[in-house]
Amino acid sequence: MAVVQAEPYEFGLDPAHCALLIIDMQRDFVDPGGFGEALGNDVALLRKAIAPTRRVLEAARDLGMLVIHTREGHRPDLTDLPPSKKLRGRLKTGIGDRGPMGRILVRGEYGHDIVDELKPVAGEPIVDKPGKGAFYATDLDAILHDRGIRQLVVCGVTTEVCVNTTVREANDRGYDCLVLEDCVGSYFPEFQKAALAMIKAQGGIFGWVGNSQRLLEALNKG
Ligand code: TIU
Repeated sequence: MAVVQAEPYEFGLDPAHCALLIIDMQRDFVDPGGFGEALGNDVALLRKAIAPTRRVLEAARDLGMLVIHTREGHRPDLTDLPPSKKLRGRLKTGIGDRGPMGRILVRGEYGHDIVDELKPVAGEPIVDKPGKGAFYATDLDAILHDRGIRQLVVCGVTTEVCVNTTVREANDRGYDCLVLEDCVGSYFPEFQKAALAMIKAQGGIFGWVGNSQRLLEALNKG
């Protein structure tokens, strides 16, 4: 058991029963020229999470921990895209439309895939999800259950959207989540702060908040 300094109190991490979950580090959200930037967002705020997440990913691989990657996106025929999601935002170029990196958030397109720095390797499941939460309409819970996973170290984007939704879903299913504050990112600094505060409030109502350095130290990889 590795003891990770975190808030609201230390997180006892058992690598045999803990998975690293990297949420939606996709070009469409993170890369310059992608969907996120086309919507007027500063992707630098998200890109800050890449380097520390890579260090955590390398440590998890070294330790033989289960690593799971998620991607938000839809079937090419868009049959799993709710009309409400398609219409939301009244965007000129939205989900399913042709964007600078291929059709936006469509599986198989360049922009939908994970950034090169965090590219999955063989044996690391990729969970394609149509929603914000990684448990909704996916086999993530089955994968975790079958591997005996009870804890999640969570990285990815965006903190208040897909990360928070997934942590809440995981919490209700009985998983303990440690969210690494330097490995998650938001286009909105105020949401980054609030989203992390919500997780660890009230004695860790949704989970724990730590950082990559403390995790790596606890795993003797610091
Ligand atoms: N992955 C994820 O967070 N999807 C989003 O749509 N995030 C936004 O912040 N828009």
